[in-house]
Amino acid sequence: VRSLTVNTRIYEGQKPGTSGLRKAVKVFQQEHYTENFVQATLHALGDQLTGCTLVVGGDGRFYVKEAVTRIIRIAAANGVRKLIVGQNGILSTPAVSTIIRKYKTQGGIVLTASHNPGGPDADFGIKFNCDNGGPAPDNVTNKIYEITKTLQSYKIIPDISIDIDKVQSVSIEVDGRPFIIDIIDSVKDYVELMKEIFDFASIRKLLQGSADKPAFKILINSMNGVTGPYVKQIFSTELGIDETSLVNIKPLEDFGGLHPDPNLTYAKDLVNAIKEGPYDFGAAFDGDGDRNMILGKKAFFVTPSDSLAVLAANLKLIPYFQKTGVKGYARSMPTAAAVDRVAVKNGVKFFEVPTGWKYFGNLMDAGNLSLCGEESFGTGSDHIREKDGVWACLAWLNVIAGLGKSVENILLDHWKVYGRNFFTRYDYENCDSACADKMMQSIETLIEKPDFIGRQLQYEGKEYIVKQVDNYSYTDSVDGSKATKQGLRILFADGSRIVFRLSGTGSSGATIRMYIDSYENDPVTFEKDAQLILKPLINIALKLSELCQHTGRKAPTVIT
Ligand code: VG1
Ligand code: CO
Repeated sequence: VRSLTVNTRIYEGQKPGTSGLRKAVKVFQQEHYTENFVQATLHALGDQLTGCTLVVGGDGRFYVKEAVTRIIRIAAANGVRKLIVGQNGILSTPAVSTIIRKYKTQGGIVLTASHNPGGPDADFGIKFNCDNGGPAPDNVTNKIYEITKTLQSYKIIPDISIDIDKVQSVSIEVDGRPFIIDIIDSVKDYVELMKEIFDFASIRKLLQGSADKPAFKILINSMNGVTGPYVKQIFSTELGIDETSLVNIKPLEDFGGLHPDPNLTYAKDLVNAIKEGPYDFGAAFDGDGDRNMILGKKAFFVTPSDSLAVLAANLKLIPYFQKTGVKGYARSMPTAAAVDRVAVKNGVKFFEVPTGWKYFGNLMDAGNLSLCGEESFGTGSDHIREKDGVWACLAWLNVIAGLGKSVENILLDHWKVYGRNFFTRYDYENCDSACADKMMQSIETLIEKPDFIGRQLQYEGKEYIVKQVDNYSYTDSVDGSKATKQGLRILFADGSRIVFRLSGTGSSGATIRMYIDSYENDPVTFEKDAQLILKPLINIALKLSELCQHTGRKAPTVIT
């Protein structure tokens, strides 16, 4: 077969955000829209494109299969030698990263809008990952965006049609060269990697119970996202868990109407089931499988920032880290600083990076980083270059098996040693963009006044002294690249922080995120409700930002 060149029209706004290009499905369905972005992505590969191998898969949402078909046709026409495609178009984000690394491909295309709802009237997304298995860094996504602004045509072979529901290898001659499509088992490579990393025997013993210990009861909820088949293989087949404890494990195109974001608001079902049921542990994952939420008995909530710190403190219980050693820890800037304390105490290197997993990759590639996380329910390690929900769940179970304690006691003991960073995030979704920009502008103007430093901000008798403020910028210690304007920070003398930033993953309007982090080392506070402890700082933040006046919002859409 031969390739065709199709003249196209330019679409504005194909600028990848924190994690790829995310828009309404209807936007991607416009004539040439998806093709343009795929062509630009391939084009950005430059010299690497001809003869390369790429991985393709997505989270099972509506339009994934359609997009896979188009990518196959466009890749064939652009000189790609081989595509490795997940069966049914299914690959979790961590699985794509695993496969890119294992088969040393030049990259991969991930079809997902992560935790955004799916279906014909919801969202879709396309993300490019590089040959290290991680999300494309800013210089690559900027290049893709630049290309979309001038793209005149794309190349395609419209009459290639392949059954992607069947595991098979197909070879087609394109312009006199072989073009190979490998449709692979979506879970095999990932499950093999998990078995190398964790002590499955001890996790199995924990979950099955033994003569002297009752079984540790777990409930897993895949929220109808991509993790279902992975969860089934790992927890049912490998670890012997009854399938009644594995909920929503069939990937659905619209996630069954769920908003597949594992937090206390959108994963309410899991929270309630654990509150009322006999379970010792619960976990949920997002649409594309890179986020996780961990709960203990009676739905004891582990904040992602604490989850990171606890795993950091106990990494040596996991076989993978016994082998590789612990090279360093990192967190994204808005993430509460709990892991920083573990780093100091254990003499381990520590890094703070902007929001988005792409910033961890270079540090890992340079051998500086073993474990990292974000407050947005993202946890992961250098086993791949994406955050990894199922990995985080297994890491917790491996640690619990090693410590022989409940989730709650692990946290209480952790706080006794390190103190507790209370954390909350307020999201104001779908605000008017102009109002949100104006608010950010005025906060910046306010905090940049020279006399703002040293100011004493008070609420109901509690006082915080401003120590430092900035619009966060980051210089990569490996390649020197710089990211600026990554969020407004107000840092206080006692280590507490207020952060404001605008989301880079929304598909319409603006989402304002307000992050509050406050450190306490008095043990009487440890078991108190975060919203209570943080009330003064929350109110200080709302007042100085005039958020309600700017947005007309009285309350956030989501609190975590
Ligand atoms: C959000 C989170 C960020 C995360 C990103 C992608 O970005 O805050 O921590 O890395 O989503 O996660 P933003 O720009 O909306 O705040 V995923 O699971 O959507 O790929
Ligand atoms: Co995700």
